[in-house]
Amino acid sequence: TVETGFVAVDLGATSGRVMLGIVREGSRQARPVGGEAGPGGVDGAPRVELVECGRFANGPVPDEHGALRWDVRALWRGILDGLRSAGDVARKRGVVVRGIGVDAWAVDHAFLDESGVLVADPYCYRDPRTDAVADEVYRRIPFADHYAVNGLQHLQFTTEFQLVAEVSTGSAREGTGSAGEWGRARDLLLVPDLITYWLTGRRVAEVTNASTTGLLDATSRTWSAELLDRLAAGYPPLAGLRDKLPELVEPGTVVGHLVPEVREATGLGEVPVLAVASHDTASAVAAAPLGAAAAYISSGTWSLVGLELPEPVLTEPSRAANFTNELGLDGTVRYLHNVMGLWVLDECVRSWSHDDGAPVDLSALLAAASAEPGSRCLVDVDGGEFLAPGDMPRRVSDAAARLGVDLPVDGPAARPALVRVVLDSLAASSARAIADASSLAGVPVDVVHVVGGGSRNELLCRLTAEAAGLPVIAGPVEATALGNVLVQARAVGVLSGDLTALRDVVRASVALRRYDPAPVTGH
Ligand code: LFR
Repeated sequence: TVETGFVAVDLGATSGRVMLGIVREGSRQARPVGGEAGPGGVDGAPRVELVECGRFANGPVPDEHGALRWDVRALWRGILDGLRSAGDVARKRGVVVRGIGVDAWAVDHAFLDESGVLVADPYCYRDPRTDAVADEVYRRIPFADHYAVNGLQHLQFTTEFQLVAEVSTGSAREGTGSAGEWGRARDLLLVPDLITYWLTGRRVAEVTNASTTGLLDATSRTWSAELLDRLAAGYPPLAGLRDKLPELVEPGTVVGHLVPEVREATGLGEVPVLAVASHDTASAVAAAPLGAAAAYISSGTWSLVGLELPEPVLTEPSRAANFTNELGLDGTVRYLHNVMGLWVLDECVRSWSHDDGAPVDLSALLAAASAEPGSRCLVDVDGGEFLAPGDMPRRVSDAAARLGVDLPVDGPAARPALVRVVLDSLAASSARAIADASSLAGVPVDVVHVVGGGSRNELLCRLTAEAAGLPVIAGPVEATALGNVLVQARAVGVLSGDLTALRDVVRASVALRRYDPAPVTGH
C-alpha cells in the first residue's frame, strides 16, 4: 500500500533537521503507552511516524567584525542533503511525499537585493548590537503604544530593534556595513521564509513568525500601518520598510512547488511547499497535546511558557508582567513568556567540554545534579546577562554570588551543584510564568505540558512539577517537527479537523510521561 509523507525542515539554534513524517490510518488496537499519562480515547486516530533523514549543526558564527551571524548557506546545504535522503527513504518505504514545510527560530531576518540575491548572512538575535536600542525606540514610541498593537513582551532582539540597529550608525557596530546592507535590501524575509523562497522562488511572510517582528497587529493578524508609520517617522531610513515586507500567509497555504534546481539537487519531484506554523514555537504548541486548563512549556534552547488563547491579552498588567501575544495556528494566540531555557545549561556543557577537551557526559551530570540538595539559590534566568554566548559557568556563579551563595566553578566536582542551581532556577521561573499567565489571562491551569527536547530531561520535568505544584505531562520530544507535519497533512486533506483533532493524532503517535509533584512533607 502507498503511504503519504510530509517533510519537515526544522531549523533550531543548535541544529537543523530534516524529518519525514509518515501519516498512517488509525487502528482500533490499543497501543502501549510509556509512563502513566496514557492517553486513551484516541483509539482510531491517525498516527504520524517521524523518520530523521538529516541533521546538521547550527550556531551563531562571528563574522570578520565579530558580529554574530547565521551561516544560512551551510544550513541550505544541510537542507538539500536532508531532502535528498528524505526522498530516498520515502522511495524505499513506498511513501509518496506530498509536501514540504519549513520552520525555524523567530525574529531573525535576511535581506534580498533587487535581483533576489541574499545581501548578507542574517544577524543572530544574540548579537549585542541591540543592547541599548529598545530603550531608545521606546522614547519615541513608548512600550505601552507598541504593546497595545503588537502585544509583544519586551525582548531586546525583536526584529524591529534589529532594524533600528541596522539603520542607526550610532548603535550599529562601526565598520560592519550593516547600514549598507539595508541600503541594498529589496525584500525582508524571516529565516524560514528565506528557505521557502529558495525552495519555491516565492516570497511570503508566514504569519506566526511575522508576529515576532514587532511590526504585526496581534488582533488583526496583519502588518500594522500604525507602528510602521511611527517607526518611519522616528527613523526616516525605515520609511521604505513597508514595501520590503512580503505578503502575509496563514499556515496551511501552498506557497509554491520545488524549483527545477532543487528538484535536480534532491531527486524529488514537483512537490508542493507549504507554509506551516513556521515559528518553531508555534509548531511545537500546535503539537502539544493540550486539553482543558493546560499550560505548556516548549522546552529547548528557550523555554516558552504560557497558554493558548482565542484572543490576545493587551492589558496593562499583562504588559507590566512582560507577557507576549505571539500568533498561533488556526487564529489562536500564544500567550507566553520567554524563559532563558536550556541555553544556560547547554552553554555550561559547551564550556566544560572545551575545558576537558572531550564532550561532557550530560546524563551522568544530570544524575549527579539530581542527588544535589535543591533550592541552594534561584538565579534570575530571565536576566539579559545570560543572553550572549561564552563563559556561562562563571556568569551563573557570579549571579549566585550576588545572592550570597558560593557556587564554585573550578573542576568537574563543582559542576553538579551548578547544574542543579540552573535547573532549579529554570523550574522556578517557569512555575512563576505559569501562575502569572493563568492570573493575567483569567483562566485556570491544572496541568503543564512540557514539549520539545527538554521533555526528555527527567530532572527538569520533576523540578518543574514540584515548583508549579502541578502534574507535568512530558512529550512529544519532536513537537516542532510533528506540528510542522500535521499542518501540511491537514492542508492537503490527508488529515482533517481542528486543533483538538490534530492533538488526538499526537496522542495516538507518541508516548507521554507524567510527573506528579511530590506530596508536601512539611516540617
Ligand atoms: C525558540 C524561539 C523563541 C524565540 C527565540 C528567538 O526557538 O523561536 O520562540 O523567542 O527562539 O527567535
